[in-house]
Amino acid sequence: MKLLSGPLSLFSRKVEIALHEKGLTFERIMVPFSQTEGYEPKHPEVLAANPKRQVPVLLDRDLAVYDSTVIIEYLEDAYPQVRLFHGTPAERAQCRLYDLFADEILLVSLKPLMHRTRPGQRDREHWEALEREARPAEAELDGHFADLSGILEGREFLCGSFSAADIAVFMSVLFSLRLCGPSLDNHPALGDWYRRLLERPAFDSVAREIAAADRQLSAPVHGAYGDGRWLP
Ligand SMILES: N[C@@H](CCC(=O)N[C@@H](CS)C(=O)NCC(=O)O)C(=O)O
Repeated sequence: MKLLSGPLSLFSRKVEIALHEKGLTFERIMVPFSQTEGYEPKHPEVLAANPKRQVPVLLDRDLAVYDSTVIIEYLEDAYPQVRLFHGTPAERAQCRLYDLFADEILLVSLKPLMHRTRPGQRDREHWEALEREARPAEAELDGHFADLSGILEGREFLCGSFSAADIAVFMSVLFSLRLCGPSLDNHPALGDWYRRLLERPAFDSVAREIAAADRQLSAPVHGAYGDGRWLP
């Protein structure tokens, strides 16, 4: 199995964690990425396999699968030995809804924070205009974190036992911390859950690799990861 991934790709890292948690062996190919050019020029295998021209792409024998959620669902069907979705159809649907919440709701509020890692933004007025858009997005994230923390009160994981929902929501919370989004200090159950996941080897290594990739590729973000308190 081969995974086309990106060093700072939230969605690719989500799939990496799922593969590791399932105990599957895979070859990882990191496509080139820079903060100025993004993923251009696109990797030829990405262009050949994904009409959306995006990572992640999973190549398994003759099959090419793209989109992190579709890839994880494929892995669940093809390699069911370690499960990432549990319980009744209703419980599994709830687990999928957390994945969708992370990828489609939390991501909308994360996007206005993403300019913070772009190097070379010397124009102060432009920076302040971007920050005016970031502030309401931070407030939205804080509201979502409060809701998640309420759900996690007295629970070890989002869907009872460890699941794909934890992977997706963790990645969005990690990206918020990396971009100096709202503090987790005000959301203790969410913070405890985040630290519990960081103790799992797959989460630990993805968090370390993203921090290392940022040191190499990104502008430093003042206060990121609560000044390092939320790093492994
Ligand atoms: N919904 C897709 C999103 C994938 C995505 O946005 N990939 C980004 C990297 S995180 C990408 O390849 N961007 C390059 C582009 O869109 O041109 C998924 O879950 O995999």
